[in-house]
Amino acid sequence: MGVLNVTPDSFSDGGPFLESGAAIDQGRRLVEAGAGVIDVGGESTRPGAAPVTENDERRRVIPVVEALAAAGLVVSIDTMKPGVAAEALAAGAEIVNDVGGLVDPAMRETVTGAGVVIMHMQGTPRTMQIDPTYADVVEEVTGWLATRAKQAEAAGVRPQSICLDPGIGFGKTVDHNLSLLARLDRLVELGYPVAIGVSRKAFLGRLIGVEDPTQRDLVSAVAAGLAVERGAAVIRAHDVAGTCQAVLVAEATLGARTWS
Ligand code: HH2
Repeated sequence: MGVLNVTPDSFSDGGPFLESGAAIDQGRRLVEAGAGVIDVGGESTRPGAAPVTENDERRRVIPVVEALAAAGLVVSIDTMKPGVAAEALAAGAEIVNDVGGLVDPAMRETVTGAGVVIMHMQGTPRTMQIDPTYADVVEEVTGWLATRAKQAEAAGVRPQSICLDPGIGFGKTVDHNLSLLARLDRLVELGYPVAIGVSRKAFLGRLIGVEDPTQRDLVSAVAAGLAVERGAAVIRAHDVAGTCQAVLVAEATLGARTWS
């Protein structure tokens, strides 16, 4: 899943794709680099980010979704707003990626015919990194996602259309993120495909002492390969080419691909 942020303030790629034409070109480049899905977002969810109005978010994402879907690409819409999700689906998006975890009943009703990524977040983007606290992060996040998945199914979402994401960096310390990755098997055991977004995130920067998010692509690819090795089915990434190489090596060394 290639990241396409149509925002002025995303933490690693805010700005260059705010204009629709530039965003559409970038979407095409991500697919050429190997992405199977383009995840279009119009509101940054970086820690401390200010919310965007529904109208502004629509104006940013809908023309991009429409153009990419019309070109035959698989588009997911990264939004917490049911109104934006509905319009994006009407414009040709096939998947709704809700970092709010489908907690909003209106969102559950909106996505019944679509693919969904249900992501865990503690708090809101504005407050989530102030003092994230868990008794047992792995059990709490896994249990929360299992409940959200059942709630989505009860609302009419098809079980085979659901993907779960532990929300790396969303209300989590470095150690919380590492625990979730170390015990990804717990989430995989639930039986839904698991999505992981580690790309360029701050916890990787803290591990290697690199401030600039765009200089974290190598470690992001390493973490993506390890997540695949632990059962992740979807990787959300900015550097799609490098990530595809890492995933290919992970799959090959698992025996999931053969060469001769
Ligand atoms: N991470 C971000 C945004 N959306 N969706 C899912 N399912 N999983 C993630 O880990 C995830 C996500 C944050 O990254 P990015 O889009 O690059 O930044 P920003 O929120 O600043 O636009």
